[in-house]
Amino acid sequence: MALSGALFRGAVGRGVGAVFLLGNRSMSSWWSNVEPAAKDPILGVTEAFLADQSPDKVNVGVGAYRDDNGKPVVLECVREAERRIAGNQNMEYLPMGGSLKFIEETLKLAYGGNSEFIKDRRIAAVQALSGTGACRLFADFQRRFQPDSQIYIPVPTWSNHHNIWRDAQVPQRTFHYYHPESKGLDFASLIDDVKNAPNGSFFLLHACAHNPTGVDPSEEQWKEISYQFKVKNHFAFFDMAYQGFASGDPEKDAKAIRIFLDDGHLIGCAQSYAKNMGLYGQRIGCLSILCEDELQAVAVKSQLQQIARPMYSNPPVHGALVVSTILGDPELKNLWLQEVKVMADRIIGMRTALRESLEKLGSTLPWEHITNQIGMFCFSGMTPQQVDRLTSEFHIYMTRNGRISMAGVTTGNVGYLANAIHEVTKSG
Ligand code: PGU
Repeated sequence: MALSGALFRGAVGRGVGAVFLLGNRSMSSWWSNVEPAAKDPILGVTEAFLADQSPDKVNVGVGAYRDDNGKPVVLECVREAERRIAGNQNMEYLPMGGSLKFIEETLKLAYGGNSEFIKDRRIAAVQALSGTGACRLFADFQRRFQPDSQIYIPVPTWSNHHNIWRDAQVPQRTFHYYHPESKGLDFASLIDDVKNAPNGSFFLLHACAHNPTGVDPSEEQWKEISYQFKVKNHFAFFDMAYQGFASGDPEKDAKAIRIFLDDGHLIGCAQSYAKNMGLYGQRIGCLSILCEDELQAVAVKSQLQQIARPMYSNPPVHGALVVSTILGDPELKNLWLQEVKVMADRIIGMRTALRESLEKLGSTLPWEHITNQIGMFCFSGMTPQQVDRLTSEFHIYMTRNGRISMAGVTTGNVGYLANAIHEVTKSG
């Protein structure tokens, strides 16, 4: 926009919010065209919870682990790693791709401790801003180097997946995943969608503990999915935000990825330590892409760094130090594995408690899915209207798709929660 010097100075002089005439055009403040953004369907729930003054309030919205007193947890292995780090590390920039030690340990969790791909240096990997950052970096990379591609996303999925690929300008398609009546996997439709997608399509898969449904394919089903991907030459991008939360054992939870690797797929993978190390706010994760050979991996990594450089230059150092200190020390790693199991087991216990409480209250609805589903979430089947009643009448906060974060359920609130759910569901 061309403004004369005098007019421009005049506009600045009147300050923000000034309205002045430019020819026959009227201009108000710089951002008068900005409407408030829609509330985030997950993080908006936390905002509403925090604003509620009721002593009864319960937050089963965000997927963040709480102890049985409803308090956030810092793992003992993390506390110990921090004690070891304290005072003896500098705070220099990490390389653009992040800490090499961190990446080395992180790849072992996804690809296996003895992975030939790690030994052969075939994996292009960069430290990322947790799982979200890893997904976004991949989406940008996909857009840049496969500009005509689309991404197939399961229905339903974590709501932010849609935002991530939208902002990266990758067109989205969906594939069947959940079967609302059975509250399980719609395997037949999933396979049909895989078969019907154009050859060489990109698919987003949840590696384990699917969010929000808590429904994962069985090992046999994963094998079939992998086989069909091979036939169709599809690309599998695994989002693994909950490694350890499905079975209590991170190694077991990498099963789907290992099946794809055994079948010779060149996969992509987003890893996050938000949940399984409780490092939510540290924003620590990893993006990896398995390549044909070391040369290709070097090129791909350099391009991932090139995408990161103008966005945030290089990733933060503290979380990487914590993770590599834990995973690099056999004793601390063992402690971590025990603590992951404790978290997973507490959630399983709360599933049983919630189901039993509902049944004791005389609910005639089927609630087996609460204990059949796995990971952090229960996809309850409640309608948005029923969820709204939970919030307005009982101060219970959760996402409107009926997802209950079981990580927020405790011995203290499970009875209250069950009673409220019974109240809003008994009339159908
Ligand atoms: N991928 C999936 C499937 C997730 O559920 C989440 C977090 C992430 C990635 C990203 O987690 P990072 O913290 O970036 O590693 N989902 C949680 C947390 C709240 C949110 O929406 O970010 C949730 O409640 O669904």
